Amino acid sequence: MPLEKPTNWWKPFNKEEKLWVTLAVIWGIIMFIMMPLGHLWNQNVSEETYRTTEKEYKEVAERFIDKYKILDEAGQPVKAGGMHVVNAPDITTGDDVFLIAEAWRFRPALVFKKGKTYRVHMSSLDFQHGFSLQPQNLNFQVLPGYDFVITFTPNETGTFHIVCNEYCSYAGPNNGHDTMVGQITVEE
Ligand SMILES: [Cu+2]
Repeated sequence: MPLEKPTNWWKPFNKEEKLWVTLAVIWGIIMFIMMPLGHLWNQNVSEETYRTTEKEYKEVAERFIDKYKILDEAGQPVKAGGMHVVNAPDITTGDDVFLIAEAWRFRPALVFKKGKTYRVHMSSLDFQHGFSLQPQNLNFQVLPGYDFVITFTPNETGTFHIVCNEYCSYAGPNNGHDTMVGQITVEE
């Protein structure tokens, strides 16, 4: 059987292909317009980004945890999932909140008050991690060397979980990516 001469898919450019390409282009334009509009409708969290180092971020965040960690009556630090539980300071205190992502945990466990506004920093001390707040499905990339700051005001109470949605590191059987879960509590 003689081989067929190779042809290009756009030659001839038939009706179905034209329709498909047109729809894809229109959808692309809609998505592009939605990006800035999302900010107007509060669908996007505005974030600031700064350069940092793993060492510098760790120091600042550890100092924050030490200052705001919750102690029980015996003076022992309260823990959740092995992490310190911290009363997050809202912006009126002049202090910011710091969250550490590292292999393979988010710390500390943060306690917010509904209706108050917070500046939350996040950075990684090792690999690229993903911050995914569930079930709200609020997602951010967390990279070492970058300090991401989001300003947010929780509007519902409850216990929420942060899961890492970025497959982090390739440490073989020791990889704890699938159990990398953090905790956020919002109180009345
Ligand atoms: Cu991770």
